[in-house]
Amino acid sequence: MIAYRLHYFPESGNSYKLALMLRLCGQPFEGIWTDFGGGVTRTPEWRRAVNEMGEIPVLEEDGVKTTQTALILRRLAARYGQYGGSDPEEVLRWLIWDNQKLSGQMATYRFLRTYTKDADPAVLTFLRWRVDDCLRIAEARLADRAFVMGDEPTIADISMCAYLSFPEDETGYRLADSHPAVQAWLGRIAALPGWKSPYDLLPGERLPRYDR
Ligand SMILES: N[C@@H](CCC(=O)N[C@@H](CS)C(=O)NCC(=O)O)C(=O)O
Repeated sequence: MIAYRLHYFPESGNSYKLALMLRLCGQPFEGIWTDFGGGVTRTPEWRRAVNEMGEIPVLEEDGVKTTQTALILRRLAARYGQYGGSDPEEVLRWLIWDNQKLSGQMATYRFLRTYTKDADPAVLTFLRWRVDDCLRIAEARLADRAFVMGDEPTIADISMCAYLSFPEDETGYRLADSHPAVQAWLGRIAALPGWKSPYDLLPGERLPRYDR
């Protein structure tokens, strides 16, 4: 059995992707809470010792550090024969879109909106417009499918659901009203055996909030 150690901070949707995948595959992991708010990932020491890219999450597999959730999700899916889907290239297409667009922009919007003291309103407006478009795309994709790839959940769902799984007072979106197909899909993901919410899987000291 591989010993997993996940370097994370609780608000990190990217960390949640890996925590949820491990959990759904029945794999225990040790969480390494990381002082992201204190700036540790920006220090040369951390970058030298943990991740030269300065990013959370980092997953250690028997002591070997690996990064980039899309890559890791694909590896875990192959290793455990779960959530890989029947068309790996199409799954990868959605993983790339999620990294660059849905997660990438939602993460930045939520961080500015909820965890940044003096966020520029013009930047917030721009990012919200970008997230709105991503959600429109997700809503259309899920209007007539149970999951992103069809009837079965895959790592594309695990990746795309992450930042939408946080409370609405953090994301600023009441999806049940604005994007009902996305909300219904999140409900189907939450019904998967073993599912847990982000803060149940990723406990620990939280970032200070600046609610608007
Ligand atoms: N593509 C990366 C994204 C990781 C990422 O952006 N992590 C955030 C925290 S959730 C981070 O460390 N950001 C630091 C920064 O952008 O400087 C992945 O999927 O692992």
